[in-house]
Amino acid sequence: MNNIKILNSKVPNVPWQEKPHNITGAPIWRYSNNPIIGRNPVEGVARIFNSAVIPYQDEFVGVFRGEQTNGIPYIYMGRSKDAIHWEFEKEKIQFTDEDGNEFMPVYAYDPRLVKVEDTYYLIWCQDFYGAAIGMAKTKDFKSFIRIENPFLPFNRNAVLFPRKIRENFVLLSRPSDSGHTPFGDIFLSESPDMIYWGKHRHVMGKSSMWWESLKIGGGAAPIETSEGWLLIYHGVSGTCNGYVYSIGGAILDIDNPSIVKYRCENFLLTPEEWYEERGFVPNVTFPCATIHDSETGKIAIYYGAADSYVGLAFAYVDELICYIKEHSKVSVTDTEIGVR
Ligand code: BMA
Repeated sequence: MNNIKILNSKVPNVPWQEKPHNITGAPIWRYSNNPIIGRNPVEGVARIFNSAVIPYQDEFVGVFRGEQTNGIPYIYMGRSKDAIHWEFEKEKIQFTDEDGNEFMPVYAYDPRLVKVEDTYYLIWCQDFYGAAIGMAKTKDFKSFIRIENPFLPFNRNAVLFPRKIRENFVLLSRPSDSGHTPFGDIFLSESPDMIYWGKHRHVMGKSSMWWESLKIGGGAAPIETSEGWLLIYHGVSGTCNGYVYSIGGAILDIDNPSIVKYRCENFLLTPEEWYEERGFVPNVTFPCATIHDSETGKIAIYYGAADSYVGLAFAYVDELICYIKEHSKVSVTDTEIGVR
């Protein structure tokens, strides 16, 4: 064991399965009973994928992308005792504004769920005259208060840091166009109040590595570690037969996370299993959350598979960060234009 540690996150009941002996490549291994959420999980919902979970009280809660049988995605609440077996609410989450007026997006997908101080924030993609970031907050997972959209369209893949940095909330996002965008880099923005956003910075771009040469996007909320913020994100390759979504890893500076300290030139996980290669959209592994424990260094990664299922994979923080550092290649697209 070396001294690389997760900071500020004690979760003794993190879901876990020990590492098999035959791991090659990155030190990440899949749960042997994947997928953990199969098809038709709730009446009226054909598929759940690209979803986020978090410890809550002694159990776990999650916000799930449920693709309804009419094809339109919404966010559904789920609860679990072990973070592997989930029970879902039949009705999609109903949002209200601060005055109690109901708010229901036209569609809502790829939710993230992050606790900052005593509040849980939901962040997703919704229609705002095109794809844009939607946000809400809750303290009890019963009432969900909508927050103003942080950005103009078009934008996706917004991920909040789990604590304020220099007194501001910090959000990663991926500005783009509205469709199945063939481009996009990760940017960072700050806010004192979760309403007004600024101090925008470029974090990292697509790379010359073919697995992420088309576009990238924030994945799970960054994990605070002794080496910096561990960012587990997605990278996309454009092939003659469509996009392939893999999982990548980078480490951002702890005080100024627009600085990329290390970025792994290899993917950490790429579609290989039947539930990743075969489904509504083949060849997609799309991370949206982790559950991690500072005592043991265990990280459980939740990812959408083939736009059809939820998969679970595991890593130890020290092995993962050593691998990222050993295979790091930070390029000029990972710096701010004009700033050294
Ligand atoms: C992206 C998003 C994700 C989806 C991926 C693959 O543009 O829409 O929700 O998983 O495409 O279809």
